[in-house]
Amino acid sequence: MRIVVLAGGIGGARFLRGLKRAVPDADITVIGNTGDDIHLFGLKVCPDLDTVMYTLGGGINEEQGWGRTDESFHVKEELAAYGVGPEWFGLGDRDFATHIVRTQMLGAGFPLSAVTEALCDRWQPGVRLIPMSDDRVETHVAVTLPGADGGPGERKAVHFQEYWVRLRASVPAEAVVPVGAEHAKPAPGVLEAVAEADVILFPPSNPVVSVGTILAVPGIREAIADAGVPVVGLSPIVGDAPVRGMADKVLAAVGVEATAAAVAEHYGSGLLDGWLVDTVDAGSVERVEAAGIRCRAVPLMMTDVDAAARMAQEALALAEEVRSA
Ligand code: FO1
Repeated sequence: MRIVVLAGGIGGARFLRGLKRAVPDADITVIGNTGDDIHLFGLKVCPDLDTVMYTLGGGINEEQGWGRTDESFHVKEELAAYGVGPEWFGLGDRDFATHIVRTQMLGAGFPLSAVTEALCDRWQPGVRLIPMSDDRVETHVAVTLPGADGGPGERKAVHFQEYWVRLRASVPAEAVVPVGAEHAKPAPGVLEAVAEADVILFPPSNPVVSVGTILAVPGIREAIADAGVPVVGLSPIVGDAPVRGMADKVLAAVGVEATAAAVAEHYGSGLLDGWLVDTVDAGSVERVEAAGIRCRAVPLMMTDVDAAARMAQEALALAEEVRSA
């Protein structure tokens, strides 16, 4: 079975680990979000691609869900000693090697998709990981920061990572803009994978800055909508709150309430054929079905790989129900 998964960071990576366990013989292609990418210290850092690669390759810092296990931060400390910032983004020594290799290959003229393939050669994630685009797309967030000495606030656009990590999403996101998306092209293999897929899954990744950013690359949303195969998503919102991260902050920026049903409606029946909500949100099944999206309430907390595998099985079962409907 050929499965295509649109993945962001931590939630997407953990779901993929379950999917691999649920259907070990499936051919899985992951279209990875690159809107979180950031250039630091002359290096290109791809958080969502690395989180998928490290999680499935066995190198992830499990409790954090990002960065490497057995990490040290000597380079970060030395940079700080030189007064070279930013200090709010925790790049570890092992992680630096990934960004050095990536930046070196990009500098040699390899596109990000080829670089990602080369990095995955070491990690063997057991899926094909393709960035959504080889073109640069970086999500920025419009915020109003408190003015100096309580003066009027200052409105500015900050890089997503600064909003997410330095500001901890402590101020409302007034707008979320995937800068460059409108000129970006799907990376080689993306549209082909969608066209050849037997099923397409939206894991419990952030619907705005992860899945939403992938869908913002011209051609990808249309390819999925026209693929003619079941498209099934899993809600990242459980009981009106995001399971992880601060998805509710960016959902507000696009006028979507932080509920499992609202996220399904946001994707729309033009895209989604099926939607899984957690059992605590069983009351919203009717509303989702009224939106023309088949809906089931199942446990959606990825407490361990087996739990994620059960979720993946439920998603694939719903896809088969949709296919035979
Ligand atoms: N998240 C944090 O909350 N704090 C960090 O210092 C941090 C550093 C970091 C370094 C590399 C990387 O790949 C991810 C990192 N993240 C950090 C997570 C990152 O902000 C998120 O994984 C995604 O961008 C959102 O899905």
